[in-house]
Amino acid sequence: MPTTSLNLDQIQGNSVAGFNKDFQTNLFVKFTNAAAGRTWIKEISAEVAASSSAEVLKFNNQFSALRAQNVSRPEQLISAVWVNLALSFQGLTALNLKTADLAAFPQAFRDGMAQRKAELGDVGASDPSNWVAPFNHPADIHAVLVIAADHSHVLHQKFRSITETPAFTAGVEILLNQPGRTRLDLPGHEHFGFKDGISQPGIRGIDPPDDPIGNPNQGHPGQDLLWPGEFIIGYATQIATAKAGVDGPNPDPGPDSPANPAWTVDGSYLVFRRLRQDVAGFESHVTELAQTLGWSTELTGAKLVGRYKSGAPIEQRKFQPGPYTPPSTDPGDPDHGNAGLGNNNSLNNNFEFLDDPHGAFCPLASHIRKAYPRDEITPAGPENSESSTQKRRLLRRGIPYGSPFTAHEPTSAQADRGLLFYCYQSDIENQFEFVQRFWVNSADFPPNPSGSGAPGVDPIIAQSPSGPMLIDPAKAPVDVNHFVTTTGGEYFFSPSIRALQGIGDGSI
Ligand code: N7H
Repeated sequence: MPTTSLNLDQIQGNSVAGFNKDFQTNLFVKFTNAAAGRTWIKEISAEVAASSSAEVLKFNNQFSALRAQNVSRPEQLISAVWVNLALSFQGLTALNLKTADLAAFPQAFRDGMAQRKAELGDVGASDPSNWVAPFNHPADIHAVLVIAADHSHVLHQKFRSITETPAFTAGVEILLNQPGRTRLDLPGHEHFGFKDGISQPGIRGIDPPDDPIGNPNQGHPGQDLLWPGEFIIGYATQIATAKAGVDGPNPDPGPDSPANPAWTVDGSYLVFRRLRQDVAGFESHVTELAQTLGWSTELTGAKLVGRYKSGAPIEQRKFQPGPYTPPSTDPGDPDHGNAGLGNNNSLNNNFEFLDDPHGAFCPLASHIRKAYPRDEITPAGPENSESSTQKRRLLRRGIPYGSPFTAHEPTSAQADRGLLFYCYQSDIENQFEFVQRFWVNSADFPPNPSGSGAPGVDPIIAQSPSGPMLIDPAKAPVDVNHFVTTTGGEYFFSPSIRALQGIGDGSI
């Protein structure tokens, strides 16, 4: 019997319930040897248990309740520090797990990210041979330990208490301590200046239906509720084909996400990518493109991303003149960079793409249309598109790294800054890899119904130096330069708390 009742006290935090903290330490580590590594995992599993999805969800609900009461900085009233641990295939191997268990893991995870460079398009500057240490030696990366807190001094205290124990010292070598930090100057925005973390898949059993017309299959308007097995192992998944008579994704539960090996139930696969952003390059290129196109820089940036910097979706017509025709004048960002619409859960995802088939509002290749094409027709065929697209969703949990760009910074010696991209899913090959390979990096996706030219690759995260983009169906394609470089990454598995304890005590 399919269930939406998740074992939240067994599922590590940050998957179905995001940590959402301002300060994050990301420790990429190597185990000294199997026995000492397991001893440390036994010790850290108590911290991880105290950061379960049940605890994080409870905290997040209290935090949201304070926000709803207009408390502008709830973290001054309540705060928390969370810890989670995810293991790479190299790490599980170094811990001497049973050979049969190791062999049962899916191929993409066993390969690791660097070995999947052909599938992911990590070429040129993004080639794994150019990645920063330790990612250029993936065999060394055994685990990532994430510590997240509302206040930096609390984060440092927790970091010290975890790393100064005899079990840590004996069992673990820190390869990289990569800090993550939300933008103090522009909270909620990433380094190019766009508000992030707006659209996430709704999860049955976590997100309550919140649809004004009472549709039980919708969270906030425009947010389809998905079966939890898309993200957590051992639960019902989405069905890739349509249900007769239902407009939208198939609401019925599909088979449970497979547990290979069996103890992976309640776990999730975690993809990490260290993405460097050249902010000066991006901003000056947007200015150049705007001049060529005769648009404002606000509209030009929004056409690349699919949202204005404020988070207002360019496809959301409610603030644009004319119901289904492109505006005759450039409306610019309705919120002038600061979230208004972007924060409004009733509006910020309440749109589809098919009523803009040629990309007159939102270009076919814009980042959000590529990464989640909503009701777009895919090669699965018109009838099944929306159902099959829901098999490609990602729970994104990224955080920026590096200091915000300032205009005084010399372009020639730009600081290293970007996004520590994390996403959870139950199937790396069919979710993250599929999105990156067949949508982001494919110039022909989504198919252009007019047949007059390819939409182009994703203008934000395609790893090539540049590419032509159909930015407006009424104009010739423009050459768009790309300013995000992959500088590291790895595939991890985030085991259930029970499984982590089992690895610690040697029963797994
Ligand atoms: Fe993206 N950006 O600032 O331009 N992303 N992203 N992303 N991204 C999104 O809707 C960005 C990256 C997705 O449901 C927004 O929450 C940047 C990777 C998906 O409508 C913005 C980088 C992958 C969505 C950005 C980056 C994705 C999404 C709008 C790298 C996966 C949700 C805010 C430096 C392969 C789409 C929001 C939806 C949204 C940006 C990376 C995927 C502003 C700068 C690697 C699925």
